[in-house]
Amino acid sequence: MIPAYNEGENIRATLRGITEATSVSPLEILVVYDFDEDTTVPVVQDLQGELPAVRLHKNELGRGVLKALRSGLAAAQAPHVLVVMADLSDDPADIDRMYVLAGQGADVVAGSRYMRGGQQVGGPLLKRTLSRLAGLSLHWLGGIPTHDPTNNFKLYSRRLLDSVEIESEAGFELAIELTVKAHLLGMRVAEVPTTWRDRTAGTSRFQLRKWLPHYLRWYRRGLAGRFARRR
Ligand SMILES: Nc1nc2c(ncn2[C@@H]2O[C@H](COP(=O)(O)OP(=O)(O)O)[C@@H](O)[C@H]2O)c(=O)[nH]1
Ligand SMILES: [Mg+2]
Repeated sequence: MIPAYNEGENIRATLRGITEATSVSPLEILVVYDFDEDTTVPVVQDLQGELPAVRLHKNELGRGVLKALRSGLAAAQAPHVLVVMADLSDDPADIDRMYVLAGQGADVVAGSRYMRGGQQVGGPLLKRTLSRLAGLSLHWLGGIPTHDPTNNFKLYSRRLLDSVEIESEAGFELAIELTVKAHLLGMRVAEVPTTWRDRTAGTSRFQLRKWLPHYLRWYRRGLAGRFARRR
């Protein structure tokens, strides 16, 4: 599932990259957009003859990436849903390895920038630093089994999606919410190393100041969870 906002310049390479790299079958690729004038839409329509796995899904829940993610998760029918960015940030070469772990029973498989072998290239320094600190401290202090709970390049099981009520309100906090909740429910969280690269075309819509308090809510719950689980 690919949330997209005016990714006309990136979506062709993203979709070709995914379909060439993965051997997951059967495969459905949902591109989730918010409004009809979005530049992503005509490019996807143009590619659908060549790539029959690709389906356009209009998010009717309202604008913004969180609503797009929620709408796409509800529309996806597969037993596992992988979220991939439309701006070529995520490496499709890692997808098959993620599905192997899902097939072995993991309910969350994180593309992990902060484990050995993972990498993050580019992006704002403050955002990078906070995300790394949050990930490593939740791993080492909170016992979350991935080093990278905030990356949105993650695979979720339908079992997890059906067991939790999504409470996220903004931005990309969904990844940390689902990772923390899966762990607190005793579900399996796994990770594979990945390299994240900042986009070269288009502009980021990440709002660090606005979204930070939302992230902190899940961060606190993840840290506290360790002690709650022990009791
Ligand atoms: N549908 C939808 N997708 C969005 C929205 N904002 C961002 N995205 C998509 O989410 C992904 C990551 O967004 P981006 O702004 O690059 O965030 P960053 O990588 O954290 O800087 C890209 O695929 C965007 O097209 C939105 O408001 N609606
Ligand atoms: Mg980006």
